[in-house]
Amino acid sequence: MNADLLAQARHYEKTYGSRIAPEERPLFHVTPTVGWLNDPNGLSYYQGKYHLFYQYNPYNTHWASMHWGHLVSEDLIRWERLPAAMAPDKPYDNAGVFSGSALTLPDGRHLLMYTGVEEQKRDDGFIDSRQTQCIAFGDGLNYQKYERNPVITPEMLPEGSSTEDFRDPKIWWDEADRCFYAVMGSRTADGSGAVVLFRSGDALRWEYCSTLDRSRNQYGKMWECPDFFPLDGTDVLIVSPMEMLAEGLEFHNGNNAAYLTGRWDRHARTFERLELRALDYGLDFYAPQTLLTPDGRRVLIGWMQSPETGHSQPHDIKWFGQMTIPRELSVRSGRLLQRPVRELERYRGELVICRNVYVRERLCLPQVSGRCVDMTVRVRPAGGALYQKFTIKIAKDTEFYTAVTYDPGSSVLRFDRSHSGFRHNIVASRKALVRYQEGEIKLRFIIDRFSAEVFVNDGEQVMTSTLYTPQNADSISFEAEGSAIIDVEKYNLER
Ligand code: DQQ
Repeated sequence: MNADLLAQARHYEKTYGSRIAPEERPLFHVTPTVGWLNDPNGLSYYQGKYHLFYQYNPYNTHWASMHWGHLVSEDLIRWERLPAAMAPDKPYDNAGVFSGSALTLPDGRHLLMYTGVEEQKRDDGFIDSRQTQCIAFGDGLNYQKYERNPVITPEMLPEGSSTEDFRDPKIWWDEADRCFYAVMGSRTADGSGAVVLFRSGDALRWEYCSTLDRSRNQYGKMWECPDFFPLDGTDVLIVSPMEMLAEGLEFHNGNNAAYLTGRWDRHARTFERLELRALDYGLDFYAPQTLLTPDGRRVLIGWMQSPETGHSQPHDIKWFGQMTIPRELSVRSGRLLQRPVRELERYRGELVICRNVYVRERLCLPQVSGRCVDMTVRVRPAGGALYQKFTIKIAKDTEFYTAVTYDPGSSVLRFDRSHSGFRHNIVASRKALVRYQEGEIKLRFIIDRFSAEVFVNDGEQVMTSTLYTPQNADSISFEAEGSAIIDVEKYNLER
């Protein structure tokens, strides 16, 4: 194998990454050093810093030849770039170092656990592909792949499981059972996805435990990027099912992210599912991964891109793919709530507050504009009469805008980027059914140059989407059909 692949990638990203000006990137949302980024990987806290790795092709802005890119941060908001951590340079990962996770070993080393994809061309020209789970050890900067890789092979799975679709290990240490566990996505004999659980005493020798849950062809095909953790008295399983059928207003993105609440029985090693729901209602969200912070918060970062529209890129872009803002998770009444991590508040600059503003038709508010903002808008009916619709337009000028519209009659919130400047025929709008509140709704917008994340009613739902609107389109307007009263609190975000 080509032992120079990592050195080449490091050289390339150093040369070309430095040619991208800071203004060409989001202020806080993670982008690749250069080239293409997809899933968050190896989100962990190691030697006093948060580490985030990512699926990475430095050489162009399309998915190919997966490496692991690498960043570190002290606060989950401001990230420092490190050299690429892994390249597809071994026989067992020659077709890609796919997604995985990380933790600190008792001896102080940083362990990465990932999927190696091996491809071999047969004499008849057919390519055999196989996925196994592998590990690497490192010091937070340089990583060595374990000489006995792979550590888990598809032969260890129940009969009939796919050998090609078996990936994305998420590892953790379980204090109660005094062992490592890892969950992976698998495809069972019925052709649809499952989450399998493995255990190990030393993170090197693994045994299959159980299948925690499965699609049974109801919730999409392959299940990718699982994560599993207890939170607020509930056990939560996260999966990214491919090729889902939409249900009501949920799961319209084809490849979606879902959370399953339920009960983990650690003796039987089973998971009993109670509910399965969408994690995000926007156009661009997939393959999230979580981390338990040293102060006990469960924080999630997702890939802020629909895998299905990743080919619709603006011209001349030098990077493609962004991560969401890290989000703190909690569970209330069986539902997962997501809020931007509190560390973001340290980067709030100038504040504009407008209270009890009467809106009829359209208005703009002085100084309420910008493409790097943290803005909360509360909308309520004016007097006794319920408004018909309320629309907030962002990233707006005379040509472009992106609209978020609430219809209190149907309780539907709609995100629409039809006029945001995409030059391709890609999907432009999504809807979410929000909790009925008699015309009252609270929306927090995190807008960061190339994206908008809308947190509804303190994180009960989120709509996440990328926007490649020219940056000078920075107005914000408020429009009512009928009349409404709003409160606006807008901070500029600053580095
Ligand atoms: N992306 C990775 C896989 C994962 C998929 C490959 C999800 O490991 O299943 O880049 O986006």
